[in-house]
Amino acid sequence: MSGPALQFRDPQSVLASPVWSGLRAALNKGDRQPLHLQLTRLLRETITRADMVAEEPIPPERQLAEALDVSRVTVRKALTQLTGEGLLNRRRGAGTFVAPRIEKNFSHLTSFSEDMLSRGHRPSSQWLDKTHSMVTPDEALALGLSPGSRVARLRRLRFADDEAVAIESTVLPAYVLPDLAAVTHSLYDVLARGGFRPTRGLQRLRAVILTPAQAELLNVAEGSAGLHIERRGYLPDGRVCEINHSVYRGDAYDVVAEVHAFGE
Ligand code: 16G
Repeated sequence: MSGPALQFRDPQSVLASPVWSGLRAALNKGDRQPLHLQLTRLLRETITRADMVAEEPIPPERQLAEALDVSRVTVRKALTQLTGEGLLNRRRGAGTFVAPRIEKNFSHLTSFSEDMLSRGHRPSSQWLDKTHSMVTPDEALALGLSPGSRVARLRRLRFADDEAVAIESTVLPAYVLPDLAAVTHSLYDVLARGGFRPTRGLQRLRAVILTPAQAELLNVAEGSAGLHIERRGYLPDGRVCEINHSVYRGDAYDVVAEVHAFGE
């Protein structure tokens, strides 16, 4: 077994790592800010700066406290706080590890299920809404539908390995999804079967502060950051087949895109 306990046998082996020796030097006992808050802040900065990588082990509490010359309570408080923020994962019997972040490719028209499976996560959903109803004037304009047309409305809480990571709201013309019950797992699979999977998309990304209701669904602290991606999906003939608004947990997602020089 290769867990923190084996890798960090004693405080000296902890301090052999520049990350931990740097943290020890940065802690300031003369500061007015309590040590556990300093440690939480410094460790949070280290993880979000990517100085530590996904699945990197955190030394056991006792070794870490000795190495940093702080109490075990200080270490415990900091690790508990960062575990609550989703930056660390505790695995019983194995130790504490830097939580993996999910990479969302911004330049591919993939589905949530495909994104998760390609990164080794198990996708699942919880339905928040699934109805057919009348198009609103704004939606009619965006979808190119006549007033009075029917649309399908889907709202799902989406999970990666049982952890809530995104809230997705999708509006589609009813003709691309006549049977709501057909969507059991992947919406794009159902659209593909009917020949209505989008082949082109326009996306807009913006940073948001999660509303209290969104934070509760995503199981993060109120006021946490989120990423909002709006996708408009088009069929080959130019018709809009979906308008999707997805709100992702800011602490769990990295958005990546391949970019090319002009003319390439
Ligand atoms: C992605 C798409 C969304 C699509 C959904 C289908 C973005 C920003 N949005 O979340 O438009 O409806 O996947 O996922 O990527 P599914 O096939 O797993 O249900």
